[in-house]
Amino acid sequence: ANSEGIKLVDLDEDGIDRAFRDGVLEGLSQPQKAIPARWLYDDAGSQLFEDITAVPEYYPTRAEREILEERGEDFARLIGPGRAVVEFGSGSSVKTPLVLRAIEPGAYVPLDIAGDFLRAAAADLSAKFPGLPVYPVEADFTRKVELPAEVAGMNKLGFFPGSTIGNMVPRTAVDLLRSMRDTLGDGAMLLIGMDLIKDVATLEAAYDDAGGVTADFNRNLLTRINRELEGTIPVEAFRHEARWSDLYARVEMHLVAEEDVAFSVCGRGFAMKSGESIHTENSHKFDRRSANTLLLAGRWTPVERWTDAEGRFSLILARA
Ligand code: AVI
Repeated sequence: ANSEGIKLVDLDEDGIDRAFRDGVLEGLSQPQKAIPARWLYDDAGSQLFEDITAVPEYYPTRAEREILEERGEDFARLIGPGRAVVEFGSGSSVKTPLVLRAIEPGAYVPLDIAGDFLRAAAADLSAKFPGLPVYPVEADFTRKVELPAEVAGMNKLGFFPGSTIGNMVPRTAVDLLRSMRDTLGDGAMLLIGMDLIKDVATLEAAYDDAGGVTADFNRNLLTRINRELEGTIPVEAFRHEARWSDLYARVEMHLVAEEDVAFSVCGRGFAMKSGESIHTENSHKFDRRSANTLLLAGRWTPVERWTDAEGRFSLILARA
């Protein structure tokens, strides 16, 4: 349960995660089969994502780190000292120290739905910043989160790196930005990463690396369904595909059936024709205007924007 007493994982009598089961069964029943991207991140998937951040084609992590490393003086000037830094989905983030070092924060509050990651990240940070109070909170930050009383008197800086906002459709992204605004309160600022629209070849390669790590990450979802939801999906019959959608300005990940397949999940039967796909992730890309519009719709006013030297990725500072 999180700090508000809400159960984060709801298991049925067979130990099956109900939300996972319902999301998969509902998604596989749609004309365009689609499974929410959050289910890509079991332990194996989280590790594979870490591996993706190191493949040569996946530029966002390196580009964002470059900005964080080079813009410390700007952060110090525009953000100032004494804020409680609230990191959304802290995971095993290695980017946080770059911000903390730059701005002399009053406290660090990592928020994550996964308790073990959270505790590891908190312990890591405490070791690196001995004088800094760290208050980890296990919470679903898609809703307003009650922050620890110890930071009540401090202005907040929300930190949401990695262009994770791009994994949401705009409607959900706006809801999340508004929840963050509610969580962080008046006087808050937000430092958020947003990946940029660029040539299709670079974008598609970033999501379909030659070494096949992203393909493994995507197909791991099927392995997870087979393991956790009594699935019989023939994983080898599916090919990973990264597709740029110009209409939605996003890279989509799909799992494409290479032959006609039939399988069951939790006892429910499904059939797919050769060439039919399961849509597993969206990664929206932005330009300056679309990024600003999204932030404004989410009740944040853009203050400053930085990109890496090659202009691939943006980091935006906004105020409440
Ligand atoms: C976590 N998220 C920001 C990644 C992205 O770029 O959309 C997830 C990812 N999917 C495939 N590669 C990376």
